[in-house]
Amino acid sequence: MNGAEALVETMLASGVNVCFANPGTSEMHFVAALNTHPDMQCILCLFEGGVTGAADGYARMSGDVAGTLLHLGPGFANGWSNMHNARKGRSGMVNVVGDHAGYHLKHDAPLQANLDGVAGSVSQWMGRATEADQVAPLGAEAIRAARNGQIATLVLPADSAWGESANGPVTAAPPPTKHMPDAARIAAVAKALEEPGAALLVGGPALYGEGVERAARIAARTGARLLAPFFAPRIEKGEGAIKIDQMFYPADLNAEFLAGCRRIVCVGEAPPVNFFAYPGKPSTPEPPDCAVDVLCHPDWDVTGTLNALAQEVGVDGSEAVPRIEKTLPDLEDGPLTAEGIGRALAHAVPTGAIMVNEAVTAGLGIWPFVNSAARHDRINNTGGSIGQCLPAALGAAVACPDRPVFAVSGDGSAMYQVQSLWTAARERLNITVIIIANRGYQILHYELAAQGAPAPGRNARAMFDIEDPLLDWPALAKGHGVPGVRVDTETALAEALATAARTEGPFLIEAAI
Ligand SMILES: Cc1ncc(C[n+]2csc(CCOP(=O)(O)OP(=O)(O)O)c2C)c(N)n1
Repeated sequence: MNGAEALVETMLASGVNVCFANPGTSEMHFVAALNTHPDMQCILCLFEGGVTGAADGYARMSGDVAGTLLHLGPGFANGWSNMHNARKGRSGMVNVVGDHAGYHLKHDAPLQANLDGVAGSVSQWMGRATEADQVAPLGAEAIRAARNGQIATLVLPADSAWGESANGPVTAAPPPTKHMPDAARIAAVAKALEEPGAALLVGGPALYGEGVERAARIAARTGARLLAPFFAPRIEKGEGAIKIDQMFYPADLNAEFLAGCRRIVCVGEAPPVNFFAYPGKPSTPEPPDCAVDVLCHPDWDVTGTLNALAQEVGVDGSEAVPRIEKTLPDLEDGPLTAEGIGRALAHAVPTGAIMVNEAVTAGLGIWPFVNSAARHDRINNTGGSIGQCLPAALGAAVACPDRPVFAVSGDGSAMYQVQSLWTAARERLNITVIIIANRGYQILHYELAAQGAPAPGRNARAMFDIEDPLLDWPALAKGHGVPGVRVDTETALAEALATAARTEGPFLIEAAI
């Protein structure tokens, strides 16, 4: 068995059986090993940002990790942006990145770059297998780290891949036990949550499933307000989901939203921070006299902390927790607006759907309607690096093949990773892509004003507007093998969503607003 085969068998033995990939020559032995192990599902993305964004979406919806296959420093760098988003969302992934054979490195061949530098700048675990024997044990370590929510990168030099390995497959150990806050802290926080103006800000696994149920009961028992971050990696919405006060993007709105808070206790979430600094404004949105306590860091034992806190405050299951009631708005006639997209989408979302959100400015109009539609999971861009939506939708659809996925993206963001459409078509993934065609980087108009700059002139408009030439989304979709239509009224959008639901595989709707 060579190093590459030992690695593939290590992945399979450890339960990692999906690999989003974009390979090159230095990975050919790994490709050959994948080829002889059909249990591994290999999915080609036509750009590395698709590979890493898909691995992120897969982690968020499967609760497990996927592998990625990347080509040396340049391939890794192309995937960096969506690894950054994954890191902020605490999604683990197992990156296998090829490198030149050790003896080749001294020649500085064309594809050689500072791979360790670029990989080290985003990876929380890194290993380099300088010999074939190291590949399987390091691969197992990488999987263990990824399952701990880390970006784990194994550099696989070509000669380690083709060299004979004495170490056969290694099964990855379970992730390490997570840290718990001590009992005295939990007891103190339990008391503090009962004080007026207390809020519990939760993140990670406390935003869905058992975690959010537990958090809601703690809030109900103590009277604390339950808060969620705006950039929630995965959060439940729709009928029956826990009502939770989700923060906003604009700093001013968040400051208003948190007015009256005297103490914010964070569990599984970092203290709130404004997305950007603005001249003369504070960096954080809470009132000046508000204490912020981190009870449980995001990489600690969030579930265990919630359980302990629930016990401490006397949660017994009898608490009345506020839940979202289903309300569907009437559709309105006339030209399409962000609100109109929200109304049409609210009618179209089936129970159990997955909504991937990169609607940027239009989100403010869309989501309030969809929030009270059928029950679904929402995935958000966590690191602010745009171009996450389409790849994450790929990963979510691979993780949950029986659940319809909706990718709701601004046109500017979608252009970053447009070739993800091809992978959706090739894999016949059930994704409805809604492109919000406002023909520009609308948020940057808002940000220019928020920074106190004068109104946009020729140069600012040249950098914000994408209307000359107009992007033709149905044509772009067709070129990637995806059927699509353009709509500019609410009723036409509702019809297009019905068509998408009847269509097998992906379908794209350009929603012109
Ligand atoms: C990698 C990266 N480059 C640039 C930006 C800056 N940026 C933020 S939003 C945005 C445009 C988003 O456009 P679109 O998706 O059409 O949404 P809209 O603002 O029009 O609602 C840009 C360029 C960013 N956040 N990330």
